[in-house]
Order: sequence, then C-alpha cells, then structure tokens
Amino acid sequence: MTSSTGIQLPEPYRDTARKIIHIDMDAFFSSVEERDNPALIGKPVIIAKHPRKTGGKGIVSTANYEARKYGVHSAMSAYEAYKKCPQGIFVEGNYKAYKEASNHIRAIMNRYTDLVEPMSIDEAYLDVTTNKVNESSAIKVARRIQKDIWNETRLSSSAGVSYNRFLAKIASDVKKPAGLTVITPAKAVAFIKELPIEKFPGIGPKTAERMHELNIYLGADLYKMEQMDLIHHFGKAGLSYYKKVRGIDNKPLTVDRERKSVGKEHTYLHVLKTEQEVQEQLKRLAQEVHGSLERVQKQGKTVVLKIRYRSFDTLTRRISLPDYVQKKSDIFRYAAELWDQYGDVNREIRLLGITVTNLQPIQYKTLSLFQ
Ligand code: TTP
Ligand code: MG
Repeated sequence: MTSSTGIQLPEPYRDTARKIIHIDMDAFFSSVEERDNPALIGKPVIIAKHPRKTGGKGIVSTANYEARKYGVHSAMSAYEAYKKCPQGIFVEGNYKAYKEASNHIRAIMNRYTDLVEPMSIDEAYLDVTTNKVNESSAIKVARRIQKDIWNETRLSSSAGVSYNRFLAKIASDVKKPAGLTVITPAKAVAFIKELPIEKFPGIGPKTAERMHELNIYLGADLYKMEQMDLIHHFGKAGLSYYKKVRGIDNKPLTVDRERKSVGKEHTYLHVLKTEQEVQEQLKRLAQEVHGSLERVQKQGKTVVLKIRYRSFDTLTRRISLPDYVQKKSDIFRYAAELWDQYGDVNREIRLLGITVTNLQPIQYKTLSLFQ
C-alpha cells in the first residue's frame, strides 16, 4: 500500500492457524465472597472497606453485577460508591481466598494445556491448538473448562475463542457473565470494525482521546487509516493498531515455567582461605539471590548452602524455615549459620553457592485491597 508519504510498506501477514482461548472470571472477588457467604446473593456487593471505617478513603476493587446497576465499578472511590448505592454491602477483601480460587482455576487450565499465560489473578490466555485432551474444537475445550471451573469452584467465568490473543480477549468480554463468544477468521474484521475504539484491548483513555482527535471512533475509522500515518501519530504502537484492526496479532503466548528455586554460585580461582573471605562471599551471594527473588517476585522457605573444597569434595546443606525469607540479611544469616555448622575454612574453598527453594509468589497487591 502507498501511504501519503509515498513510502511502500509490506502488508502484514495474518496467522489464523492457532486456537486461542481467553478466560476471565465474572465479578471475581465478589463472586468468591458470595460463594462463601450465600447471604450476600442477590444483594449489591462492593469489595472495599466501608468509607465510614476509613474516613472516606479507599477504592473499590470490584462490585457484583447487582451493584454495577447503580453505577458502581472497579477503581471508583468507596465514598462515591456509597453515594451511588448506600444500601450496598461493603465487604473487605480476603485476598487469600481469591488467590486460592485463582490457583485452582489455573490448575484446571493446566489439565488442558501447558500453554497458559495468566494475565492477572482472574484471567488467562490458553493456546489449545493442540491440547492434552485431543479435542480439536477450541469451543468445546472452552466449554469444558468453564464447566470444570464451575463444578470445582462454584465460580462463573466467561470465555472468548478465536485465532489470536487480541480477538480472544475481545470475545470474552462480549457476553458476561457465563458467556462464550467465538470470533472466526471470516467474521473477525467485520466484528472489529464495529468496535468502539476505547474497547480495543491495549488502547487506554489517553490514546482513545488522541484517536478521537483524528476522528477515529470505531474500528472502521481506524481501518481506513494508512499504516504510515498511524506510525507517524502513534509510533511503534501505530503499526500494532494497523495490524489489530485487520485481525492480526501473531504474538505467541509467553509461558512462565514455574521456577522451583533461585540460586547463585561462584567458583574461586584463588581459593578462599579465611573466615572473613567466606563471610564476604556469602554476603555477596545473599545479595544476588535476593535480587533474583525480587525480580521473580518470590520468597522461599528453604536456604541451601553449597560448598566445594579445594579437594573437590562437595556438600550441600539446607535449612528449612518456619517463615518465608526474601531479605538479603535473612538469606545471609541462614547461609552463615549453615556455614558455621558444616563448613571448614581450613580445607580451603573452591566454590560457594546459595540457593533458596520452596518458593511461593509474594502476596499480590491489588490497587485497592490493602490500603
Ligand atoms: P476484572 O476481571 O477487571 O473484574 P471482575 O472480574 O470483578 O468483573 P468482570 O466480570 O467484569 O470481569 O478484575 C478481576 C479482579 O481484580 C476483580 O474482581 C477485583 C480485582 N481488581 C482490583 O482489585 N482493582 C481494579 O481496579 C480492578 C480492575 C480489578
Ligand atoms: Mg473478571
């Protein structure tokens, strides 16, 4: 295609071979609360501390569909929610229960495919092009997962099925709660053309505003824009909009293979011969392991020390703790304790390593729950 600048850009390729499902739980936090306290069912439920208790502070995590009828929604101030729906029942979040439900749901998904990319506590993408139950219909897989989730957790979810992430995500939002929407390659472009621009995943309020200034309100308006012009106005994102409005999103799922441990070790060309050298190296290793734990947002319950002597004799000794550790000072303290108990500096040290295992994610903090 020729742009207004006269430069020719290649038309992007549309991959329609994959089968992608997006699952998003319905009114997640409040559904967990209703399940665990049936007295709430049928009433407007708002997940937030009551503004009376916080002196008017606090933000709504979510609200059930009953409360949404009054205009209450996520990220609204609890005070505003109270004004809109004074009879609403304010429930403080119970993060542990949500996390537990989320883990269970993830385990169900993993029974169908290992290609699961969680996006938040209540949503995930699944690539079921090939899957563990040998079901060629992605729609049937989605239905089975929704059914399993309901049977095993008593929580309802909505699913979107299509050939890429972008469309699957749009689809899961079409019919809520308990919906299942399919966007086929044949229908994709027509579907996107009718979509208001602010409903495009990845287009936030600011970008939407800039699009409005360019007279882009619907997918159809975006479709008419030339590739080069979109790049001019929106940079790299412009190219992505150009593709998405044509139903193109070839990005594969990113699967985080669960890390079981985080460790560092160093081999010393000049063997360590003094207690002080060992202590310094343990501190350095503790610092590095702490950094890695922080990057993966995990903490661990077991600290392992590895020692290799000049003779190449190698030993690993571990200590399992009642509480999770992540801080550098804790990792160092336990590694140093192991060293005191099992190490012998007179044998001269060729290698030291510290590993933290028995990991769990650090508590997820939502925008609003813990303020
Ligand atoms: P969402 O999936 O955005 O909302 P939802 O599941 O409550 O409702 P829907 O049926 O429309 O999907 O978010 C999932 C959970 O994440 C939600 O239950 C509460 C939490 N959350 C916050 O704590 N703060 C926020 O601002 C948002 C958007 C969500
Ligand atoms: Mg949800």
